[in-house]
Amino acid sequence: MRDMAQIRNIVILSGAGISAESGLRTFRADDGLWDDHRVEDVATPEAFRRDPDLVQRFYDERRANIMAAQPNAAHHALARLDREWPAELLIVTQNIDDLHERAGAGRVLHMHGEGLSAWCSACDARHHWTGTLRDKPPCPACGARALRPDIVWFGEMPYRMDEIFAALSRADLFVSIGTSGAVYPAAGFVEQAKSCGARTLELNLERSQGSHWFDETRLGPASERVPEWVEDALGGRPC
Ligand code: BV8
Repeated sequence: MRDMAQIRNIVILSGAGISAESGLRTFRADDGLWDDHRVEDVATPEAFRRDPDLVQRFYDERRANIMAAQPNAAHHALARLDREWPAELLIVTQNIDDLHERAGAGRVLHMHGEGLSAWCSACDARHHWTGTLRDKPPCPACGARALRPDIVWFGEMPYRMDEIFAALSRADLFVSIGTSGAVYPAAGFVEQAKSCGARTLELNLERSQGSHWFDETRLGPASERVPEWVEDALGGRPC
């Protein structure tokens, strides 16, 4: 167990599990999103070409759910860590919700895009978006009716990968929270961090597909495990 004195740079990877207790459905659980929607029908560029109305309806509903949700104790604990951690910290989230930011965290990177953002495929502008896209509203910048959800779909390259790999190469501690480790390249980050000498910790409801890569796994709901861990980290206790 490396004591905190040796830990300077931290990279945190969060997944749908951290927002589950805020009422946002995860993907692979029994009542997960992928239960009523086939990934290839709603979260691929091919699906959008084939049936844009179905895809827009799927994300319009998710956008409304995001706005109705509130950050939980896990988001608030990470926001506190972000405020008080003196060295490098990066929260890389696979989530398209804005609950990390609404809890007050600043050092957040959305590698799979943002639900409250619309991307114009005519002029490449991005717009903060709280309404619907299904009704094909004009792009506020160029007027074209070519807005799509600003989301990284399967088969598309995740955002800001170079920044993520740079932070992983400098990390002393890699913490994975609420993710099943089923989707790449995110699921490969623990291996990357470990190969750069980082200590690795998993906080999850159940063991993930990548659990064997972690030095330690703490099981339980994020709203309990994350505040405990942040208390440890800021209290200088081994973590
Ligand atoms: C790409 C946005 C290439 C959309 C998402 C290598 C091997 C195999 C396959 C691949 C590979 N490399 C690439 C692939 C293909 C693919 C992939 O990984 N497929 C999988 C399914 C096998 N990857 C891609 O397509 C990626 N792109 O590779 O591009 C490329 C290269 C060059 C140039 C161009 C392109 C893009 C992947 C991103 C897709 N978009 N999201 C949307 O949100 O609608 S992925 C989406 O699913 C999420 O963002 C997230 O990443 C993933 C869901 O996973 P989790 O967040 O972990 O959620 P899940 O429900 O699975 O698990 C929840 C966990 O929480 C559980 O463990 C549960 O126990 C826990 N939990 C539940 N409640 C709680 C809790 N924990 C704590 N507390 C609780 N209360």
